Amino acid sequence: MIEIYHSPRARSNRVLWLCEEMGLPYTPHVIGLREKPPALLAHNPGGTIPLMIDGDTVLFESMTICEYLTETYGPTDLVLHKDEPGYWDYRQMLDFGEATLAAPLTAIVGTVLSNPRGSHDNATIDVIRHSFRSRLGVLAARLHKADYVSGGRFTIADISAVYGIILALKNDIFGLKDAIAEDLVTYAQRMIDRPAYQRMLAVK
Ligand SMILES: N[C@@H](CCC(=O)N[C@@H](CS)C(=O)NCC(=O)O)C(=O)O
Repeated sequence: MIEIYHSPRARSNRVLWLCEEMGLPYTPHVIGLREKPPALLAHNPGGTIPLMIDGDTVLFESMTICEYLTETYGPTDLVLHKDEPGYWDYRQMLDFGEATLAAPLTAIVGTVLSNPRGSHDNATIDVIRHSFRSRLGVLAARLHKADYVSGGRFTIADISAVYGIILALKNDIFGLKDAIAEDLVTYAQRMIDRPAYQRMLAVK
């Protein structure tokens, strides 16, 4: 059985959502964002969530886990195949959603959690907010013309890309709600409305 360390609203959402889309059985270990159980640290000294254990395979990068699950338990149309047009654009979007869009937001979460009642305005946070706004432009341009970020159908590139949009839409701490264009709000809501996404949200 696939085991997944999960915290509501964390990037483990991507992994649980994908399992739900694929109909894969899994055992969730639900923990708080700042909890570091010894079993988590034993496999991932960095202490980040998600962590996935599947037999001898232990992974802790959300998008690598998504690629592992689709390759191991596919075939599935939730990926673009190498011989399909737009394959490298799709691969780029897998990285973009995490490395370029969502990862910098982690610094804002850390700043707010470590100083909940203080001011969160500083030059670093300003740079992150500013770059998030321009990076959203990549998605806005695509989703103005298409329903999905890449390849013309729902894939794990959407699971990657929409995480940062939903984070910024649903949490005031980022101060970025106004940056999200109408096309992106509509897209995010379409992703949230997927039955598999709703099943993921119900995991407590
Ligand atoms: N690039 C990693 C980022 C993992 C990450 O930063 N996870 C956050 C939750 S979304 C976390 O565990 N934060 C708590 C901590 O760093 O202690 C991924 O995509 O899985």
